[in-house]
Amino acid sequence: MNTTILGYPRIGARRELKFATEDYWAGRADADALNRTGAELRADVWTSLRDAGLNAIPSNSFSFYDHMLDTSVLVDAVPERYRKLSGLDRYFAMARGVQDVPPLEMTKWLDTNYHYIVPEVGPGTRFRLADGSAAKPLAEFREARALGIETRPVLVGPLTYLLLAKAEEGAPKEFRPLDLLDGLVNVYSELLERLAGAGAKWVQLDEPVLVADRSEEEIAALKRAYARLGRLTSRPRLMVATYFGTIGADALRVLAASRVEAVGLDFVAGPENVDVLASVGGLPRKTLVAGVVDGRNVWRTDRRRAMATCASLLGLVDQLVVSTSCSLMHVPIDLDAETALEPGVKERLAFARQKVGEVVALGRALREDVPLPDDAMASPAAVNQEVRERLEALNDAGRGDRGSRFEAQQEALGLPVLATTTIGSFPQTSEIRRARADRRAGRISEDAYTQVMKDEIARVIALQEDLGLDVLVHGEPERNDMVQYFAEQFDGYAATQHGWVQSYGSRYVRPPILHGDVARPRPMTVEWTTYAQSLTRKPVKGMLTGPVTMLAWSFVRDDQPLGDTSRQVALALRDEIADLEAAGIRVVQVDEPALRELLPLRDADRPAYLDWAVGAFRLATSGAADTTQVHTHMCYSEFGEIIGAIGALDADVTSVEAARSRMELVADLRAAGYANGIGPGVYDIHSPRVPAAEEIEENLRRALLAVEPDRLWVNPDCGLKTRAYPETEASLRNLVAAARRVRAELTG
Ligand code: THG
Ligand code: ZN
Repeated sequence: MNTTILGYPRIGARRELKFATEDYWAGRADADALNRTGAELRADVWTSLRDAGLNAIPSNSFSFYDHMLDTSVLVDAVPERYRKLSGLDRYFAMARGVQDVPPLEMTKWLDTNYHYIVPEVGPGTRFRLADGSAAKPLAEFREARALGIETRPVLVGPLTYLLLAKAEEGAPKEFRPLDLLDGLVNVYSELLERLAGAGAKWVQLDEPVLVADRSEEEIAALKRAYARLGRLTSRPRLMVATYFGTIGADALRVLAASRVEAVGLDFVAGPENVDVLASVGGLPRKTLVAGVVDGRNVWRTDRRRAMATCASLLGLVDQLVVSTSCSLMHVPIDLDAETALEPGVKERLAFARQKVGEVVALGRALREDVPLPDDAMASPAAVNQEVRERLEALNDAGRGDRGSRFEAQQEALGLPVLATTTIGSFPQTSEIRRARADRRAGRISEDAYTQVMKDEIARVIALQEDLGLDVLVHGEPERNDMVQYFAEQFDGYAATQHGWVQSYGSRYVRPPILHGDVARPRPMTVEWTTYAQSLTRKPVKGMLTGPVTMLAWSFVRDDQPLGDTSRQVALALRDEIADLEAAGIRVVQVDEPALRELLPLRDADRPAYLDWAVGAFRLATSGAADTTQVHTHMCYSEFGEIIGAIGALDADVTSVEAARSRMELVADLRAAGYANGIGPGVYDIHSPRVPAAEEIEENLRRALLAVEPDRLWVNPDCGLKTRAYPETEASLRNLVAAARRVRAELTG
């Protein structure tokens, strides 16, 4: 082993996996067809990695849905409710649910935009190697070998699996998934023995949880697990891979003292790994898999810097392998497929295929001790002097205190208590999608397109008037994705044509690339919003995507701190808000669904992150007049660690996902000192179910135990983009009826 990668995208260059799984789900294709597509995709990856000259090739990084879900099936951690199903149907039921059987929970994979299926375990869980000799890692190892390719099966490490699992409902309070470690390690032992029997020389065990803070008990568990696996008499060599940050010295010491043959460290997200490695005395008899090519971002590697890093590590380890920092599943597959990128931007990029080439070139340079070929110097990021000077000179007086803002807005807007609104998007009909696609392809004129959008906005405004909502929205028919829409209009951003990355299951995103200084050449939302406002006397809310979310869901330049980049985005949004105000818009919403997402994995790094994240939001919004009501919205989040930051954003109204947690968030927010308006989502929009008015009333009464009526807002828990009209209309009718009834009770 001299060059390797930790994993490769599994979705296929033309999203073959998405279409094959969706065909299977819709009954358009059978299991054989799906399995064939899977085999073709795997074969393509293995042969292309071999042909690229990589000399250690991973397997089992393929998955029909998610690698954590694969692990649950592998070790038979299948909750009772799925056991009447089998095979692929059981597998997909765990991921997506079937009638009456809800799916397993899904959550973010560490600090990425990838989502995994959360294992659900309890004291009664009995792990076993479910498919014996047909287990997926074994089957894929043999499949590759039949093609003449030796691979290194990749497994989720036992510690990571359990630390990212959750206790099943009804488990005793003191139960921790980690309690099940010994049983799980037994199964891994059996699997390793079988892999050795099948001829595997190496196995990769992914333990990314080791880059977050870990308790003594967890470090002891790590030691126990790898002592046990290390002692197996018949096993492949073990490579423990960490990524997304810096490993703890205590964890590295345990691995250094274990019989594990190789350790992977991420020198991109965790440059301090060099120091940690030195501090534990290196890995004298082990191999270091040095992640020097960024697996999570799209920039071409600075090969001289990567070589220098490798050179500085040589004395600390027995052997050095050049690798990516993490699996390449987080980046698009092939830059060569992009035909519309500006040359000055394209030459700075590398996608998965190009990154494999970089690893191979670095490995060769290192092995043969030859100098790297001279790289043509890529052009630097575009500088916008005006933006830089404005940010430098910005003298932000901030907004008035929250009490006087509240009074001013009451006066200006005249809203009732328990004011009703929606989060922003309305259902995207096929007509809207078609119009957007037709416009992109040049099949309809700009004027024809504008007319379709205006008709839709008029319809959505009329509907909201009819429903009796208090603060209206234009419905966002012109937007595909809340990040992409703004990225397309900012300077300093580029879009890809084929740059898909798996977000969860068959859902992919195409993150835009923030490559230079960000600026707003012209207003972005004013025309649509003011058109909507011209149709109603009620306030229409202007809808913007916040600076943190713009960065979290993009590939962002790495030549300056994220905080600096966030201020450029914030300034552009600040200008947009000023333009909206000047055009008569009195309510604006700056969404930050991803505020939690970029939260650093280590406690020590969190204050600095929250400082710039909150600063950027405030920079974006603090130019607003006291009479302008600033809303924000958050979702997909566990709020615990950021609850203080939500208050610090100082939005006038914050709407959050809360329906599924029975409004507990309202009390939590108040307890954390948040005193502005709160819109706890009163129903879950992630399912087509229509909530009864009584159920919404119940939620409102529960919320009112923790917040005053004039601070309570009534809204769904997220945008309505993915819903259809019939259930949306019925749900919103019940929402307004519930608000009215509770209002009537309050005013006696
Ligand atoms: N936008 C972006 N990133 C996100 C979300 C988003 N990350 C987190 C969360 N939301 C992920 N959720 C989804 C939900 C739906 C889809 C993708 C991610 C989705 N994708 C379409 C598909 O795969 O068919 C493609 C959408 C498109 O055409 O752009 O439905 O909201 N940036
Ligand atoms: Zn949301």
